[in-house]
Amino acid sequence: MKNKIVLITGATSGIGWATALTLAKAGAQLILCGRRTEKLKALAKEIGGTTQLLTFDVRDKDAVFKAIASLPDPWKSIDLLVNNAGNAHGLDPVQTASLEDWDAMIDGNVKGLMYVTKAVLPHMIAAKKGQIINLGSIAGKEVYPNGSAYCSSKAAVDFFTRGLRIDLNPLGIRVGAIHPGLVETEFSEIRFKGDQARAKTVYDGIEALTAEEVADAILYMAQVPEKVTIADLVILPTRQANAYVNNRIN
Ligand code: 8X3
Repeated sequence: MKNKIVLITGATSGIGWATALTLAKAGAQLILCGRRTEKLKALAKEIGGTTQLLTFDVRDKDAVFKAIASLPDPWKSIDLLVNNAGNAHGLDPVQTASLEDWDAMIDGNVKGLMYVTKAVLPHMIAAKKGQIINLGSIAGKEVYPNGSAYCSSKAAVDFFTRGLRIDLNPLGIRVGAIHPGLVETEFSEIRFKGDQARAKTVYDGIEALTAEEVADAILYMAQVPEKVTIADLVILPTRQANAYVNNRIN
C-alpha cells in the first residue's frame, strides 16, 4: 500500500475508522471522508502525516461531487475507494417501519455509495487504474425478520458491485465487496437509536468480529497482486453461521 491514495467514506467510526488506521499503517495516503469534521480531525491526528479531510454526507449528491472535485490534483489520483459509509436505522416490520428510516438507509447505503463511486471513477479511468471495495453485509446475502429495508439496501450494494465489475472490466479497474456479519461497533446503537442496552444484546455471547478484523480483510483485498480480484468476501464470527443462526455462549 506504500503511497497508494485511498479514499474512505464513513471514516469517523467503526469499520471506516479501523480501515483508515490499518491502511495508513501499511503505507497508504488517506483521504478521510465523513459527516463529523471533529472526528475526521481526531482520526487524522491519530494517523499522523499528511491526510486530506472531506466533510460531507454521501446522501447529498451535490456535496459528494463538490467534495471530490475540491481535492488537490495529486490527491485525485485515487488508487483505492473504500465505500464504507452506511448504517442501519430501525429494525421493524414493513407495516410499521418508519419512512424516514427507509430513506436514510436507501439514500445512504445505496444511492450515496453510487454517487461517491460516480464521482471518483473519472479519475480512475483517466489514470487507467484503481480498485473499489464496497461494504456490503451478510444482510445483503440473506434477509432476516424486520430487516427488509436494511437487507434490501445491502443486497443492492451486492448487485451494484457485480454490475460495476462488469462495466469496469474492460478498463482494468478492480471491483469487489466485503460482506461482514456481526461486528461490534456503533452499528446496533445507531440502529436502535441510542438504546445501548438493546444494542449490547445483539453481541452477547457471539464473540463478534472487531472493526480491526474487518479492516485486516480489507487490507488483504487491497494487497493481493493487481492480476487478482477478491470479488466477494463474506466474513463472519465463527459463532455466526448466517444472518440468523448463531451459536451463542450461554
Ligand atoms: C450488519 C450485519 O447481521 O447485523 O450489516 O445485519 S447484521
